Amino acid sequence: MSKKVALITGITGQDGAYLAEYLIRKGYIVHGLKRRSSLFNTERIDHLYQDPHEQDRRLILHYGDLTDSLNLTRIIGETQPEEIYNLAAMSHVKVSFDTPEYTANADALGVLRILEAVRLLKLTHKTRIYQASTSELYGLVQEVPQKETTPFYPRSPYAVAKLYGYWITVNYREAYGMHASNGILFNHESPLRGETFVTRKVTRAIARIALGMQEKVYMGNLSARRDWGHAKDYIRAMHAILQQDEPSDYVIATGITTTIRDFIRMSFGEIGIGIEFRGEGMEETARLSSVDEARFVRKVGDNYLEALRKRIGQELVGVDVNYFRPAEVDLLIGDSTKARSRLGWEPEYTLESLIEDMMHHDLKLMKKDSYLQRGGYKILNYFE
Ligand code: NAP
Ligand code: F7E
Repeated sequence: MSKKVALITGITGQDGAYLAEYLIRKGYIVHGLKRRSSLFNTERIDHLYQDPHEQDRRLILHYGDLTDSLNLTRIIGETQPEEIYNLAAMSHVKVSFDTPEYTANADALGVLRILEAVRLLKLTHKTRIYQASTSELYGLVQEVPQKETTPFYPRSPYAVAKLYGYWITVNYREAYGMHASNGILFNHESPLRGETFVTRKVTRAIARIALGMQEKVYMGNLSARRDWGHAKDYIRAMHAILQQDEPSDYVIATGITTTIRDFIRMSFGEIGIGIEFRGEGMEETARLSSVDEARFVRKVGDNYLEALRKRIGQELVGVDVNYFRPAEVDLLIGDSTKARSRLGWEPEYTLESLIEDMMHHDLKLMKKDSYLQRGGYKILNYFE
């Protein structure tokens, strides 16, 4: 039997990397669209890379961009995929306020370009399409929890662009009978998460604080609530959506919501550090209140304990207005009953095991990365 062919846009991103690995394990030939960059940008998929001279390659990368129709049409024509996963996007909500036109071009029109390429190439009945839609569509939520029928109310240029992507996918399905589906995924994180999203910013900063490499971390809105899952669980849902006889749209979520404040508390707690929040608004801080020494030594190492003991009572978390957004999404919590009953999808990770995975990874990373140890700021753009 010939191998199935998939094309993943955004293969160098968090989800693209996990999905590529998952599909290769399932026997697919995976083509990936990657942007040209002045530095290597394939770190997340380097372990899957195969030299172009190898026989029987399972991962093949193509230069491309969602803003370039001709290039998308050529690549889809050359690769003739059975499945396209459109994961590429300018995916940072805060940055979308700074680059709204580019965000619309890539995240809204980019979806149209892919659908239209499939139609023009007469692949409508061969190629199934997954569109990476998002819980950000619910924005100012009209219902709690949010499900497939909940009205949308986007609150950022990112979410407005994704709204177009959602509806153009539905429209091509209805107009041309395409197998095109939206996965409305709630936040999902992992050790591969981009460094400027809140969870990864927190786990990296806590690892650095524990190792004595950083004093304190500054955050934005601590009261926002998110429904966080593990990216490894969520890419299984993407694949399952394209294996259904009929295309449809699915919410993928854990059904549990947590504040940023509690995520921070849990992440410190995972390595034995107790913190206490005090104050309100811009004056809110968290101080080091206790250390579970046995846990800290087991998770971090005894070399770092003495220095941490001396910091009891000091501030580890502060608030900085620059991390707030012009319009916020306060509360997200998803109801994924449809996915659970039709796809048989269930998450394997809990929030606790997600945090454990991320903290373990970032401690290891910080211990070995001498650039970061010297105080290097590979990390954060100030306003994200
Ligand atoms: P990510 O880590 O930011 O990855 C985005 C990918 O898109 C990267 O490979 C990036 O390339 C690529 N890209 C950006 N602009 C592009 C363009 N103009 N042309 C071609 N490629 C472009 O995002 P993610 O977390 O994996 O998310 C995957 C998708 O799901 C995105 O569409 C995101 O909006 C959506 N989504 C994510 C979540 C979540 O919680 N993670 C939830 C719902 C929906 P570079 O590596 O070169 O930057
Ligand atoms: O923010 C608050 C921030 O940037 C989460 C993308 O994958 O998920 C992601 O979008 C919350 C917001 O993700 C900081 O205000 C506080 O309320 O991690 P985030 P996001 O905006 O939810 C959705 C589903 C997507 O589709 C997107 O592509 O955390 N927050 N303090 C902060 N956020 C950041 N980044 N940095 C802070 O210091």
